[in-house]
Amino acid sequence: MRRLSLNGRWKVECAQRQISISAEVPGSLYDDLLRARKIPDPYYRDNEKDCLWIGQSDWRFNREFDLEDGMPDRKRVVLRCHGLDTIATVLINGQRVGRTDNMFRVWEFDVKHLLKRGRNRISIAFVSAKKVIEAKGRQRHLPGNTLNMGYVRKEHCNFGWDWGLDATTGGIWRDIELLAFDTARIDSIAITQNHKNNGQVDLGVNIIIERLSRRRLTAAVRVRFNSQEVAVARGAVTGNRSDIGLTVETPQSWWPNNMGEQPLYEVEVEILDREGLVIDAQARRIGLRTLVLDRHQDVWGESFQFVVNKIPFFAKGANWIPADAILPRMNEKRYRRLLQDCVDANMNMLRVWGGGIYEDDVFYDICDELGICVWQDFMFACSTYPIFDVSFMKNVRAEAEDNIKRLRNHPCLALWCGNNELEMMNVGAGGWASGKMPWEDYSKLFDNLLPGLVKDLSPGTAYWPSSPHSTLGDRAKHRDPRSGDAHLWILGDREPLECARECQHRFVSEFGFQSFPAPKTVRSFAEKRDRNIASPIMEHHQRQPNGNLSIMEKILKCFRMPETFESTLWLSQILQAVAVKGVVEHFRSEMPRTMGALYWQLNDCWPVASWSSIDYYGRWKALHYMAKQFFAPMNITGLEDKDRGTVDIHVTSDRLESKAAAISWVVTDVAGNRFLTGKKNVRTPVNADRRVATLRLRTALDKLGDASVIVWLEMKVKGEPLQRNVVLFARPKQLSLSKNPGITHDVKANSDGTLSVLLRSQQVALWSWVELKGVDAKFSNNFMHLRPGMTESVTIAPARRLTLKQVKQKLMVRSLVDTY
Ligand code: BMA
Repeated sequence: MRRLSLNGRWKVECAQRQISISAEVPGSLYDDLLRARKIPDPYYRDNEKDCLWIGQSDWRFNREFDLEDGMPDRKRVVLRCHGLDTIATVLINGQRVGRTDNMFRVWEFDVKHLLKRGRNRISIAFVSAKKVIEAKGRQRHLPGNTLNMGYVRKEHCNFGWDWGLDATTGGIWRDIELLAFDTARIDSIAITQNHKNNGQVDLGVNIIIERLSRRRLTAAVRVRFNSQEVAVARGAVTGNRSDIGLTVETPQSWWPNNMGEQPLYEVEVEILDREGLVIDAQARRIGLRTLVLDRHQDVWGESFQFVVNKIPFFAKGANWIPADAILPRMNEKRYRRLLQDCVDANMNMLRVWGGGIYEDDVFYDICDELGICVWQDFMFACSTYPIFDVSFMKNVRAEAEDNIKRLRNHPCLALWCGNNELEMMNVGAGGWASGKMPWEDYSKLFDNLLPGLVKDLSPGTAYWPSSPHSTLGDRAKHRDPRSGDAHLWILGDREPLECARECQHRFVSEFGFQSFPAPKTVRSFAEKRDRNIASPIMEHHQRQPNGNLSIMEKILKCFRMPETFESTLWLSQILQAVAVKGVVEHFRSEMPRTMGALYWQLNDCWPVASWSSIDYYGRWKALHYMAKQFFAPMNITGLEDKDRGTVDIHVTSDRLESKAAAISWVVTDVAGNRFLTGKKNVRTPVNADRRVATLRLRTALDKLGDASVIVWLEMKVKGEPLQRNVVLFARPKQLSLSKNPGITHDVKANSDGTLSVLLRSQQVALWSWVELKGVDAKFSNNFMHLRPGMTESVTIAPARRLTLKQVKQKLMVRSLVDTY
């Protein structure tokens, strides 16, 4: 097998605009034009508007290349394009090779007959996907989406979304290469696992081979763990396949984050000819585990829980969107950082949402390494699709086959899901004329084609038609409490802090609330004159029509009017964190009835106000710090009941063994004076939630008033404080907190460049947060509650090395009262 990469320097031209510049492949037109100074930074202020012409123009990419000796003599030479965005004609030496119309597929073309020895020329001419969609829409409008984007297989959110800018990208966005071979090559590898009662794991390796000759071939499989060979086998190639069985005798199991390790096994596959010469070789990395979606009848209806190695676990995490609107800007480092942030926040699952992309291989590799399970949507979201078009269905089938084969061996893969929110929004009994897709048409794709392909190609992983979807009751009615997954979009409409407590669901796969990014992120796109929530630029960086109004309304419901622009930004983050925390704590306390909570959304694709917990520049919002707490393997929470005057203390634990824990409570007034204290030794529940105590606080409430009672909870294990939490009986705005809490800090430098800060406060200080002025940093915890006599320690890892003196100068600690 010979390979020639065609990545690197190309030329790109736009005849309509008389542009001819150099292009980086893989890459994006946006970046090429930026480098050539033809466009301004699209993420700055409202520059997006000055870039819209890019998506409305046609572009032609060209380059020359020299064929390596011997390549043209091979029997088959293919051009393999791993990602073309999107509608393109490919030419080699001026001759048409083929046409592409799906950015999610790998496109291969036979090109041997078009190649010359020595120098050759390749051109890829892209037409505007927007224009194609418009033309299709004129022929037949697809209801349910003004853009008709269902017609083109292109990342939906790059046409704009309620958190995404309109940056209609184009170009060669993934690798491109020539492959030349004679006898055969490996087409695909599928690895199945059978976990036997004796503890061994049988692997079935199915290798599909493309053969160009009848010569006898053998397949060899070697399994390595930590560079040691643990199993090896050979088998004949019959027709175009070889099925090889191996046994791993002492397997190390793969576990999601916080449940165990993530040992990975290397499976190397070789195809050999009669002389033992290696004709083609590929490797896959697997983890030994079973990971299934368990749906069984139970007292509440039908369970919806993931089970790993026979153990049900509560799925904790968020929804993942493309991490950059200009996709090729993503790289391993950025993926790793975001995914490590998930681990740091005690997550074990991400949902790759259907309006984005099937992510890069490296994303899934890192999820394998870190134990982040992936709920993988197929790329269909919030639209109707032309199921009636035979070529569309053929295209979608090929796309699904490509991606199932690419991703199926990853241990992180937990679920294939047909689409995002179609059943909830875009399908209806009245049919096309009613503005929706008819159920019969919908079924052809999501109840037949896709599950059929998953069953054939990825049989170990479950398929779920849509998110949300319910198996009981009327399918069109989502959010059935008895079964399936729910999207709980209520925080915006109702009381943000405790409304979820009325809801019972088996799994919540979306819920969330918006916030603004950190001041430093806002400064990256807004000039001084723009720094007002209602300015055109701040509104431009908010894509939910009522987004800012909703944030402001809820702020005023819960908190006091923030005094400055910056404090509005911070307060919006505190509000978001508290709202999402309430939902997660409620649903964790409902386990095993509820077995998962994935909030909307983890990340951003440009600097914007959104539901994310990490902003575009990777800065953690208050929510991400809070997630670390509310997703902790063992959590202590308090559910207050104002009418009864009680607080139910719950311990939720995902641990598989019970621990001895000491829980304690301190009831104070807003000045921090102790009214009541108590403690109790408990055994933590095993993979469950338990109410461990009920505090009766009628006397305290009557005496001090609802707005003056604060309940401080703590759980210690082996004498170490493990988790803390605070319960209020009133809105934070009703509390008369001291305006000068007197927070003090001691800073100590550690040998690894981090710093330890010990915080104390003379008065009650709620949501106290630490910052280093002008320097990005990661904090071990943040947005903490302090009271007299209590300490909180925070480890700071600054983005650049700072001396102790610099840190002391830059350290700022503020709390809720500083926002008004
Ligand atoms: C959900 C998602 C997205 C959307 C988000 C926020 O419905 O599936 O489509 O961005 O809500 O509105």
